[in-house]
Amino acid sequence: MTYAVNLAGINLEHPVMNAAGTCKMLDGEDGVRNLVRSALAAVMVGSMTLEKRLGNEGEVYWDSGNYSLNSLGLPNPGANYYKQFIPEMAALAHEAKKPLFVSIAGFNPEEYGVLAGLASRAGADLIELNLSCPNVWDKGEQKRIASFDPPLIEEIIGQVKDRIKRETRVAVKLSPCSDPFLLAEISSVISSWRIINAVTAVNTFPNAFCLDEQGKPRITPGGGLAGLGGPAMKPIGLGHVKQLRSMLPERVSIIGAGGIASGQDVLDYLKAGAVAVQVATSFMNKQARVFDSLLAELIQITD
Ligand code: RRO
Repeated sequence: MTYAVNLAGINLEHPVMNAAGTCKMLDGEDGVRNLVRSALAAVMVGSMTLEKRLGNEGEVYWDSGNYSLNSLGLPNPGANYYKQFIPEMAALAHEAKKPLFVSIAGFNPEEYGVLAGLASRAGADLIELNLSCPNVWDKGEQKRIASFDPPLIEEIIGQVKDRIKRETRVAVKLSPCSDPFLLAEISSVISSWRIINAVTAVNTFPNAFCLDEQGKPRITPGGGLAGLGGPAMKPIGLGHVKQLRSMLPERVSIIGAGGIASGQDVLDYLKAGAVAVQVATSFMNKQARVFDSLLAELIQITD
């Protein structure tokens, strides 16, 4: 049995990769140099922003076992670092027969264009437009999540279109969306752009809130509001993959994300219509060995 898949025209040895947010650097324990030696099929780096960001301060991550909350706030070394190191990241990934994917996050459409151009020229095989970061706060005000704003999505894709090399693939990462009519509108915008080759569904659920035993918010930035991921997100992620598969044209691949912690979870996403999946929370808990166990379990239940 082969586990090879074709994601947006890119051949992967199997469907499992890390999600954005879990690998930001070339070096370090969760850096590209280490990750390419693990069992994942593609390496996702980022999200990167134009300027370097330290991220939010205080308690920014909590894992209950059933769900995780994060308010990392896009910590990353910034575009100059990536301009310098993406070529080496791509070379290392390619030596290991894995493509390099780069997630980008602009604060306006123009920034998405600049970042996409940079990542494309530096050698990313696929650029994921992160339209769905829930955790950017400025003087107590939350930044708009582009994923919920179809005209803004349109503008962002328009800026990216003319700046990337022809061979670079493009994915968009969406927020979970409880309104099926809005999801259909978003899908229709995405479908109208031939440069979009894949959709990642879904990012964390925005503005979840949790208190500890003393009644204090588990997460401190943003008044405690944070993106919810982990096992609780699996039915929501699956629901998005199922809906999007019927809303998007066949040429747009779907990457599933949300609560993947076992081989059965991977298989369920594939059955719902995804060609590949991304793993964040269980990677944060178990480090890179999670890719070995996900794959071993997938083989065991499908062989
Ligand atoms: O860095 C974050 O706080 C973050 C991002 Br950019 C994202 O896309 N999703 C998320 O849950 N956290």
